[in-house]
Amino acid sequence: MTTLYHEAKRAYARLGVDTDKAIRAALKVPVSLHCWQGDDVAGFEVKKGPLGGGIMATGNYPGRARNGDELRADLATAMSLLPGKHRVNLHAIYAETNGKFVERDQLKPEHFSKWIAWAKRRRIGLDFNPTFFAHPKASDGFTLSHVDDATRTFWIRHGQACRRIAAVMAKELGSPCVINHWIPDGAKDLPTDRWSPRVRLTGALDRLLKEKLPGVVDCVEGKLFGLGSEDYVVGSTEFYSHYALTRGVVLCLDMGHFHPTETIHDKISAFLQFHKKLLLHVSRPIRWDSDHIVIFNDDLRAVFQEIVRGNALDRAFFALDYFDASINRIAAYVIGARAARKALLAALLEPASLPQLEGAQKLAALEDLKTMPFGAVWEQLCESNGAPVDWFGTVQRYEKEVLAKRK
Ligand code: RNT
Ligand code: ZN
Repeated sequence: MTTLYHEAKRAYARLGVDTDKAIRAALKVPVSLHCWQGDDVAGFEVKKGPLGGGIMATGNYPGRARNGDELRADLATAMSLLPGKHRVNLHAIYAETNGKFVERDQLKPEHFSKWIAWAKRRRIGLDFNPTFFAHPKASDGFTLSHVDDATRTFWIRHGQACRRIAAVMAKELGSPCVINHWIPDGAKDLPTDRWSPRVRLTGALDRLLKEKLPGVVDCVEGKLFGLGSEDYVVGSTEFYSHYALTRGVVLCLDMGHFHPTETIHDKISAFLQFHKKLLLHVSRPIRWDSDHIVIFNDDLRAVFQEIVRGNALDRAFFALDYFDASINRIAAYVIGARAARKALLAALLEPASLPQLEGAQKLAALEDLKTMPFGAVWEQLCESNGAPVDWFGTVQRYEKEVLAKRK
């Protein structure tokens, strides 16, 4: 224990906060690492479609992972620099099919056996996502709400196949698998029928989710707009909120999926009056849903504050969701994942008396909290968990020895 931490511990104790307890609590909460930051959401499919789907990774920093072994090595390197508990979040396009083309509705658990074996060795859980984009059958911008029966049914079969894979992941790893259903469906400009796609989406989801699968936690993610779906997104937050409530599935809130100046922290206590749980996609929008690397900023802090103040840590799943291809991708993982855990720790270091304060006293307390010796507690959290405080050198070495050789 450093002298700095010792002093910090005493300073927080004066506010009635036990820093050791906060550290233990912060380390326990699982944060799901999204595999898609490691390769700019490219995936390993034999026939690759353009990303599409209203999302876009920008940048061409060298060294992106080109296959499962590279991506797993990159994730392992990132995790070696992260304190606390993690899971890994996969997308269907990260299936490993031995060079053979396998259509998305034909995916099987065996195509994820390497990921499952790896997760087992590392004793981590896996989460999952069907991939309803980057595919010829999604090129006109519609999937589960498509007007064409055959196309819609294809995507329903894809979702069903993914849920069965998620069930195997959960069973093999002894940990529930959070499967998130996000579709890009929407229109660029003034659709004259906003109704029919929503009717079709409701029906499609009901079919997709029908099979009872133990260990599978289904989530649905809404959105306000995407690139090319600026005017209308079928699966809006309103749509999915009601869908989730009536069907007993989990609503996913992505921090970048609202109006550009709208933040999500105020929504948490509102949704959790009625929903049992929420999946939070931890992301950072800049001017639009730009999926920037998460940093320890006010938006992020407010999200974790709300969850901790509401005593709702067991009612939220945390999953990172960003993809920046313009800087070292391992650093991108480490910066974002550490920022999330930092925000969690900061929230856990708030005095329990805070919600009772009012007026000037409340404002004064909030101001004073900002300059508390938080850094020393964060360093203690890292050290106590065997994660380095200074990690950038490792990333630079890995870049030189591994990433730079990927041509
Ligand atoms: C897209 C959604 C979705 C994706 C991932 C890749 O706007 O945020 O969660 O980012 O499925
Ligand atoms: Zn998301």
